[in-house]
Amino acid sequence: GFLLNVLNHPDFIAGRCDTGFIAANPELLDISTKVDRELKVLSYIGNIVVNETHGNKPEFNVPVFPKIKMTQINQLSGTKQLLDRHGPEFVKNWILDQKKLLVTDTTMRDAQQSLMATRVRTIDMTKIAPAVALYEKDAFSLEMWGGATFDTAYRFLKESPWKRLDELREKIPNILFQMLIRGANAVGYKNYPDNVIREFVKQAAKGGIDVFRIFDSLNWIPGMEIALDEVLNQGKIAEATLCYTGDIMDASRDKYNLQYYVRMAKELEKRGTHIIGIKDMSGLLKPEAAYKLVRALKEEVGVPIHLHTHDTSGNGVATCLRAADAGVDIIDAAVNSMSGLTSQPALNSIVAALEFSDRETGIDADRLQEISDYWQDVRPVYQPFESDLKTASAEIYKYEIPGGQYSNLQSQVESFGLGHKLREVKEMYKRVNDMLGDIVKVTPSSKAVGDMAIFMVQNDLTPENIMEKGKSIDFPDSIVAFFEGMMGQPEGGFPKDLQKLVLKDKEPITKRPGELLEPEDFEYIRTGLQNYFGLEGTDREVISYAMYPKVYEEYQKSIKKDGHFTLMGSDVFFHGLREGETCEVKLDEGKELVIRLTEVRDVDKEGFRDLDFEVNGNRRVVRIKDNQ
Ligand code: 3PY
Ligand code: ZN
Repeated sequence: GFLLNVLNHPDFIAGRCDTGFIAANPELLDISTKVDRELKVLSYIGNIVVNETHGNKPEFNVPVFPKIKMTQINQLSGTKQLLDRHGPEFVKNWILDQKKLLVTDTTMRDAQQSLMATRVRTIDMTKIAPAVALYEKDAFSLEMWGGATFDTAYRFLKESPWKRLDELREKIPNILFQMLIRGANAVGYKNYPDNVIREFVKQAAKGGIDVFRIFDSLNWIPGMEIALDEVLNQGKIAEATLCYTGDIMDASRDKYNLQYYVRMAKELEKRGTHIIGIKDMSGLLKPEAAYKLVRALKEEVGVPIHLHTHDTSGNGVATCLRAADAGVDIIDAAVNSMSGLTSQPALNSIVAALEFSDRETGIDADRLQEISDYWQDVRPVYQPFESDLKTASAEIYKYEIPGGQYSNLQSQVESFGLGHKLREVKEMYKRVNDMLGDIVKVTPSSKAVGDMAIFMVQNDLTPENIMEKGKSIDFPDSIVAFFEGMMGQPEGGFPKDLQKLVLKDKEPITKRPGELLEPEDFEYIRTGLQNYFGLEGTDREVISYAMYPKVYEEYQKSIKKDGHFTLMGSDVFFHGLREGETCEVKLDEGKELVIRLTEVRDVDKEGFRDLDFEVNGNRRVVRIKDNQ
């Protein structure tokens, strides 16, 4: 049904809020306590069986994970202890002193974001977490938060991203936790007011994030300024980042040349970053270019260099190894079963390649294999979210499409009924980039380019005819926002003619959007959450609502209505049950249901099906509407 944002409800805005409000507006918040948890679980499973899988559930292996005692884990002392005891400057110097190649394992964030549309649930992470703590004790950090994980947790998984942070920290007390933050867009897709950025960084730091990789989607440093400043305030590790685009080996493309990146790195160093990140979101950094770039940065700046790339071209491992030759301090990789294609290069392979060399990582390859084996068994459950990409692609060097967007493009193009025009859309992506003056493309600027490319193909627009044909056309919101300056300022400025065409009479801004946005009123949100959702109104709840009001509200409603299924196995959560199959579903620690789906009955005259279940030995029948 239609979701009304309670804080925008006219009565709330007018201040007419008392406890009678909920009673008078039950549709806003249906706290139905009559239906018991058991029935909610059966209805949830039943609905998947009847309306999604139709009972076709593949056979899955039960993922095996090493059993490790927490007493063993709690004795470990790693990079986390270095930061907590000695602070970020100390860690910075410690990194520079290491001879070995340090690694960041991205399996739980970028790898699953790039391969499985960010659908991996916390329960699948926490099972392997103790093994990660022990077997990856020599890793620099784990990237396990930020990017798209924040909103997808609420939106699709109906779980709290904050709880993931808490649970992983409990099981992995020894390794630095790292997140990706999109500068002034935080973990969202638009610019937020400065006080939202500061509050979000503060809560993330409090919640256990130690390293903040901060980028701006146009490499516009003012867009990174507030987040960077707040990370420094919080005493955490700032990793301000250069987004890599173009090809520094190609002398004919001189907009983003070596000097450009060195200049940007020096500026970020001056602003106090502890580490410089190289963010190669599209996998464009060729091995020799990596060597050249890292060498130049190591010579020109004094802070450690951390390389992040994607394996879209299949050259990712080569890029990491050449960067290692050039003295890169840290590289990102994902365990092999979660690596490759649009994900990160293969961690196990890199670890093995460097054994007995002077950049040996110190990670035990056999132990690391056990972690990769675990994810290999988990991965098939998420198959519905994977793309059809099967092989590496060299065309990515031409199209410059970021990993997640590249694997998602097929289905996005199909949703516009343009499935047969995928190649044309990719070609147009490149032409749009040229039209915009060659910009950095990463969330959200990459979305603006993608939306515009699809829009142009859909409307038979070309760079040649757009100035004429585009006069009377309304362009996609994202491209309007780009030209308005709401994503920041691109290197070299906007192409003026096109800007005028897209904006019509609107005036673009040249300042930081955050300077112009009204500060968010956190106390107003807190009161609203208390009054209308019966929530405590914690700082985490408030900042989550501030960034994603609709998504957060829908999440709260879903929890109130259906309860949470965070302890349900992912095979059941996504695929329900087969006829005759039995599963165990944990409701809370200690409360377990043994559920068997006995039979799915034929659809009746009203379009419902009865499903026969057996729950802890008792028969229960649930009636589910068949939406077909
Ligand atoms: C994100 O912004 O989520 C990314 O991973 C961009 O590369
Ligand atoms: Zn990435």
